[in-house]
Amino acid sequence: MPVEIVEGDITTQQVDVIVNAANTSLLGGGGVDGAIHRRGGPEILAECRKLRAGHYGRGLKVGQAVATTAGRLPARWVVHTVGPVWSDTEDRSALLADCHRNSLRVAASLGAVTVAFPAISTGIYRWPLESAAKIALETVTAELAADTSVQTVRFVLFGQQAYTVFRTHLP
Ligand code: AR6
Repeated sequence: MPVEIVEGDITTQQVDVIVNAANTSLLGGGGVDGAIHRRGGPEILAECRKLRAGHYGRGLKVGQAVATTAGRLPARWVVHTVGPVWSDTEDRSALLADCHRNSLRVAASLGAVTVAFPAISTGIYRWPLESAAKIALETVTAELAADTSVQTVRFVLFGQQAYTVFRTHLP
């Protein structure tokens, strides 16, 4: 299966790319971002700081993606992306799709074959799981059908509820 759904901790995944649900600052935070920096060690933050000192002086925009080393994680790279904060009044779905598409394109530019995603925006950014699962799965499935080096995308869900919702929406 090119799209896999597992329950677990993304920081333990042996894949080419681990996608991080970061924020615009690229300088770390809570949730999965905090876990990735903790387990990956200071090399990741050091590269993020270099990005901020260079091309990403204003940070990473919502929907965009950029790669760094994975430090001590069992992966080759971390691709950082910034999900949209959920809004009751504005439809930001296209930005959540952009996160997934652009992360896969950055992964492909590195020649990655296996990529692990968390459920971007569904924690601190409050995006409802059902909607996030649909957008994530549709976008990734479409991208995998295009010309890309990536052969397997693994969604790594924290907790049984998120796992079940993603499983239910797998096409
Ligand atoms: N492995 C897999 N999934 C995880 C892990 C883990 N180790 N830890 C948490 N999750 P969140 P967001 C799940 O809040 O909503 C940060 O402060 C979690 O249960 O990490 O995109 C950033 O710096 C949830 O389902 O990301 C930003 O400021 C999902 O990962 C902000 O949070 C995403 O939750 C981004 O918020």
